[in-house]
Amino acid sequence: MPQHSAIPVLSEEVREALAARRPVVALESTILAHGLPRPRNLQVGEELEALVRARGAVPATVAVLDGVPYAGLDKAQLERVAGDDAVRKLGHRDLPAALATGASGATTVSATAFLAARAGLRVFATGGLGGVHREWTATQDESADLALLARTRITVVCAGVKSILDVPATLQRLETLGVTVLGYGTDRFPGFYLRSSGEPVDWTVDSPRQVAAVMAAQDSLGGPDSAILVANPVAAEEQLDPELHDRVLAEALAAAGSAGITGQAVTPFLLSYLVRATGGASLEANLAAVRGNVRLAAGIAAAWAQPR
Ligand code: PSU
Ligand code: MN
Repeated sequence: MPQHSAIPVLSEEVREALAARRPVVALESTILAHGLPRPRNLQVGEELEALVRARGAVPATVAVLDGVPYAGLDKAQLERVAGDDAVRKLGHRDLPAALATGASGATTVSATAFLAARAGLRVFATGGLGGVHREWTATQDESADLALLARTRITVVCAGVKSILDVPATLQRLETLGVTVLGYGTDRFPGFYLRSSGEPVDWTVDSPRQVAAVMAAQDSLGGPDSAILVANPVAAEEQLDPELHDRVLAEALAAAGSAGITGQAVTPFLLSYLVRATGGASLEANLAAVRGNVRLAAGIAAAWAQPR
C-alpha cells in the first residue's frame, strides 16, 4: 500500500518559511480551477501568489495532484490546476477518495483549510466561503465549508459569502457552529461583490495586529479548534454596481432553477452566469475582493509571525 506520510507535501519555500517562523498564507485552488474563466484563472493564480510575496509572506496554494496533496505549487503544478479538465473539485470529504485513487483536484475552502491546518499554517485567504444555499429547505444544500471551519483552527480572510447564497442563514449557521466572525473595518458582513450584505457583524477589527491578538486569545483560551473568519469588504470604488447586482442575481437564480442545476454544479453555474450577464463586471469585483483578501492575509500572517 502506498503511504501518504507527509500530508500535505510542502514546497521548499513553504517548508523553510514554516521552520523559520516566517509568514505563510494558504490559498485555495477551487477558485482558480472552477470559479474563474480560463485563461484568466492562471494569471490570477500567479498574481495572487505575487501579491503574497510582495507583502513579505510565502504563498502556499493547496491542491491535490495525482493523489498527492500539496501546499505550495510550482509553476507547472499551478498550470495544471488552472488548465487541466481532469482537475476535479475536492471538498474535505473527497480527500480520502482522491488520495486513494490518484485523482487530481482543486481544493475548496473546506479541503484547503483542513490541509493547511495539517501543515501548521494558520492564515488562509480566499474569495468567498461556501454557505447555505437559498433553496436549502428543498435541498439541504449547505457547504461543507461551514462545518469544517467549525472544527479547524485557522484564520480565514474572505469577502463574506456570495449573494447567490442565503446570507442571513449562513451567518446564523456560523453562529450556531461557533465560528468567530470579525468584520474588518466594518460592522456589516461584506456582500462579496458589494461592500455590505446589509447584515450586521458583532465584532469589528481594524488592523492585522488586532486579528493576530484575537488568534492569540483563541489559543490562550484553549477551547476546541475552530476558525476565525475575517470578513473583509471589497473597496468601495471596486464594488459591483448594486442595482446591476440585484437584477442579474435574480436572473441567474431563475436560470439555474429552469436548467435543473443541482449539487456541486450550482455555484460554478451561477458564478459564470453572473460574469456573462454583467459583461465581466462581476469578475472584476470578484478579483478585487480576492486581491484585497490576499493582501490582508499576508499582513495578518506577518503580524502573527511577530514574537509575542
Ligand atoms: N465562492 C467564490 N468562488 C468560489 C467558491 C466560493 O466566490 O470558487 C468555491 C470555494 O472553493 C468554496 C466552494 O469553498 O466554492 C464551495 O463549494 P460548495 O458550495 O460546493 O461547498
Ligand atoms: Mn453545496
